[in-house]
Amino acid sequence: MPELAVPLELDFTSETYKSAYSRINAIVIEGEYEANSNYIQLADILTDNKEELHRLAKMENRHMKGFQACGQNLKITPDMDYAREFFSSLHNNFQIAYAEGKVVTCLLIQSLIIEAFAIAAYNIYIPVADPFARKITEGVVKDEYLHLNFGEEWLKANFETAKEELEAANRANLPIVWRMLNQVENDARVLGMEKEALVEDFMISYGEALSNIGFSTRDIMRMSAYGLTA
Ligand code: Y39
Ligand code: FE
Ligand code: FE
Ligand code: FE
Repeated sequence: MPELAVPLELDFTSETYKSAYSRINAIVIEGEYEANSNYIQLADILTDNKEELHRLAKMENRHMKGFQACGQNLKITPDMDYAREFFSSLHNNFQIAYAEGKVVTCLLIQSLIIEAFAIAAYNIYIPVADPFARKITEGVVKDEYLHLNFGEEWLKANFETAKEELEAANRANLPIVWRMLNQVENDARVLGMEKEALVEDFMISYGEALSNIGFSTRDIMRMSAYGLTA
């Protein structure tokens, strides 16, 4: 028999499922919360795009509320301390870059890396989600493509001046994503999500974004390799 990518049965009420969900749900809630504040901060530097960035920030706030409802629906309490710790490295790097006025690094962290991570996680989650969470997540993932696109368009328009900073920011932050993926691997599997599928989807979105911005295939190969040593 061929191996099925989707487990036939997930018991959304089992203690095993709920325990894993309390961490993954918290990660998603915290991610949406931080994405909201990251876009509000970006709006303060990118004043030409202020209104659009505030619109994106509002979407992130809506996403957060949607995922809070998903947790309540399954009667779990999200482990927010775990989630804050999970995001702390990327969060700190964003805040340091922001304080230094490095908008290119901020965009790479939020609009490329975190959005590609969200797109991968939500695409892989949708087919294995409970019906309530599936509806919510289907609505959310459409917005995440718009967020990734914002970063792509801005960085494409500023590619020549942004290129070096993007390479450095990729080198500093891509290994962190790999560590994050390793950290959630077991909980994700309990929810029916395989790490290999997450990695594949992430690299497709992230690599396509780098290509749209202006990097060559050769650049993208070289930049992608930084994840592997995490
Ligand atoms: O832009 C956004 O909305 C991103 C903040 C949300 C991050 C989602 C991170 C999902 C990681 C989940 C890992 C589950 C396997
Ligand atoms: Fe979001
Ligand atoms: Fe903070
Ligand atoms: Fe987003």
